[in-house]
Amino acid sequence: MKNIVTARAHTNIALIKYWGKADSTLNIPTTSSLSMTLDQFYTTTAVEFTESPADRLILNQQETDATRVSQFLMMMRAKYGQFPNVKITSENHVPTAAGLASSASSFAALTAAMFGLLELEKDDAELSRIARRGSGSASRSLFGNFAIWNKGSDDRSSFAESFYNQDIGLSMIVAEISSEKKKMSSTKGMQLAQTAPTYGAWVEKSAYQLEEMKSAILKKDIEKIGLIAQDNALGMHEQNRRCEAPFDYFTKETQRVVDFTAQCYRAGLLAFVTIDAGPNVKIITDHATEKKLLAKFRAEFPELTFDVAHAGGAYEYL
Ligand code: 2P0
Repeated sequence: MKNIVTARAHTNIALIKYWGKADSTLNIPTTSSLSMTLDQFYTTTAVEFTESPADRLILNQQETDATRVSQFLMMMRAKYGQFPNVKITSENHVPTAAGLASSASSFAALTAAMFGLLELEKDDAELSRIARRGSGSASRSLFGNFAIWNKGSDDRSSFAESFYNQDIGLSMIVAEISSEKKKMSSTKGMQLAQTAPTYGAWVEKSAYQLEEMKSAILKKDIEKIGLIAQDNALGMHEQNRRCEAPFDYFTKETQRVVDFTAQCYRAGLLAFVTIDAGPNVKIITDHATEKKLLAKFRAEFPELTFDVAHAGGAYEYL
């Protein structure tokens, strides 16, 4: 039996979003979602049993509140039988809590590492179901390139799987607008969004957009992918603005980047946006346009940091 197991998982950006829960204990979503795994941003997590009186989390070399990961481990204990307390040592290579979901790569890496430590069978669907319990979007982060999380209707049927495991030439330029911790957690934000009178229509449209997105990916049609992803994301943010206690992840700077992206598209460049639970903007383009677009954005927004990410790989053991 190995004493220490280390796993790495990459973060992912949804092209068709998860934004609402049908069951908030099990993280069963209201929509199926589709994402691209990113090569650039990942979490590396080592796990080992410890004689400490509680589970421990050392995140980026600092002892950190372990409540959320401990709850996750309790869920694993209930499912697979008791095991000793665990020391988790995690390094996050993700600009955290600013709309780039570090919880996705974190819970995917933790799940993979725990499966190794407990010597569980590494069944992809089961890994994904367990990662989902930590954070919904983590269910998708175990797979390389493009993954679909089929919403399902219960614990067994709700898991992600690989959809298309190749780089199709899609690039994401991440405009880092703020690294401050987001003001509204995803969990709370979703709960509120679900009170919007237009929420049901967004959910319905999402099912249709998922099918369109699948065919656009298979055709490697970046323009179509961008147009659908952009509409799906803007629709998600519309629910936040129209719910019973309206809120907005956009800042003025977010809107400026969105407007400039549209200006670039009108000028004939492949450029679309997607935005998650924070102010940062991910600009969707292709490998051929990426450098030109990056130069334009850097000139227009000298105060912002831009990163470029491409499709990345599945989880792995180190
Ligand atoms: C997504 N997001 O599909 C959506 C789009 C953010 C916006 O999944 O409550 O951290 O832990 O299941 O997975 C972020 O939500 O939420 C997310 P929980 P999670 O990527």
